[in-house]
Amino acid sequence: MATYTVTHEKPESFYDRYFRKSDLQHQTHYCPGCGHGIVHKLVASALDEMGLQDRTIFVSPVGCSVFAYYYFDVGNIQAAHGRAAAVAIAAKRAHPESIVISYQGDGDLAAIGTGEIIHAANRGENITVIFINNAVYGMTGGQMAPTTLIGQKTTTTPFGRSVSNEGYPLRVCELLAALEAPVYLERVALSDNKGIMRAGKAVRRAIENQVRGLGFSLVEVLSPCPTIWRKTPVDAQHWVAEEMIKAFPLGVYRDRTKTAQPLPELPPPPPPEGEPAPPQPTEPIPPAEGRWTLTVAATDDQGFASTATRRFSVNSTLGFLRLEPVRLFLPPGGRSATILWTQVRAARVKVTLETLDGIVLRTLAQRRLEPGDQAVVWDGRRRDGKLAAGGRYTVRVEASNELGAVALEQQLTVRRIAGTK
Ligand SMILES: Cc1ncc(C[n+]2csc(CCOP(=O)(O)OP(=O)(O)O)c2C)c(N)n1
Ligand code: SF4
Ligand SMILES: [Mg+2]
Repeated sequence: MATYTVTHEKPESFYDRYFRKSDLQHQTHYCPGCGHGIVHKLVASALDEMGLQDRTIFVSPVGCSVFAYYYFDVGNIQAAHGRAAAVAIAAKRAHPESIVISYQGDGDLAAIGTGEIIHAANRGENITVIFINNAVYGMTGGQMAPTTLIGQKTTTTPFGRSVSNEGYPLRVCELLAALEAPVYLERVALSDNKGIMRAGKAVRRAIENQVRGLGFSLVEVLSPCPTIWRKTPVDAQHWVAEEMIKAFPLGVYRDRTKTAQPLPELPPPPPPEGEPAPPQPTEPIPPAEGRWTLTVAATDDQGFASTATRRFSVNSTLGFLRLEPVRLFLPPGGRSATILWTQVRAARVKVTLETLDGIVLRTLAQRRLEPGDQAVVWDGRRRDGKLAAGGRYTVRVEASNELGAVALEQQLTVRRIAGTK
């Protein structure tokens, strides 16, 4: 008997159920045949394959993909129109260890955000840009985009785009290839299955370059928008293959991934004018943990001396706190939330689930725990055994030991599936 391998599973980097109205939580908001859904899957699969889910920050744009944060179970930021690349750079510079993906439509990247993308590429910022070129403003009802084809009818070019009035379609890969810094630029098309496979490879490559610290990578995806183009999903795919590719030739416009070296770490910013530079440590910094007393003594111009003393403790007993998932749907087959943290030293630990006002609904653990990775599972039930109501809660982990008490908190969203008790 023939054996089959399942290749179409939902990637882990997607939420199990999407944060939408209860009868829609199994599907996205994209129209049938829309390229956004396909590219989402390619990105999520690449993150799964490279084990990057926990390190990824996804920047959603303004456009039809504005709700990408409903789908990607990663860190998410929603940027103002055109600013996705700028926001991505800020996230990357603040958190160089994270993998930052700027996901943008043609209106977002090539119209209002033209300046941001050119300068991001020109500085060789170590981010990955996924550029969805569907030749229109999809979200706002089909106005002309910078990438609209010559002769293409849109709501703002009802007689078709003309060169004399609206100029030529903007070819982003060719434009950015004129710059020195980008490491990888490729244009792919969701024109058929082969094209989708090629797009998947390009997406993986663009993310891998960032992991390797090589610099700016962009994948332009020619993508169907059946609704605005007023075509069936199949005809829209044919239009990508037959018309869009003519105007936007496919191919690799820059590939320096073999020769490029990892970018050097950026130096810390200089101190504000007039302030001395912070002293550079010459010997190892002693551990800061423990109880401290800070005393400030001053003598004023009259010769009066005064002192102020503050006592405080520095306590890193709890390394970090993570929830899996951060949105819990109850009760989809008995799912539960796991509270995870790393403990640096032994402590008496109390884990509670609280309302946002601090009312304790359930104490999940209260015992002495040794150093190491810790996990406590919450089954979605309150102290009285009933399922918790939908809403937002605080998960609080508090540790007490010889250094004093320290607590970490994170918010958990609970969604109830209608009709369950
Ligand atoms: C500052 C600002 N200007 C204009 C808009 C209106 N607007 C929302 S989406 C959009 C265009 C989106 O087109 P595109 O980036 O191509 O995304 P698509 O929907 O086609 O995927 C515009 C102009 C806005 N939200 N904010
Ligand atoms: S309008 Fe176009 S881009 Fe927007 S979801 Fe529908 S098919 Fe996709
Ligand atoms: Mg568009």
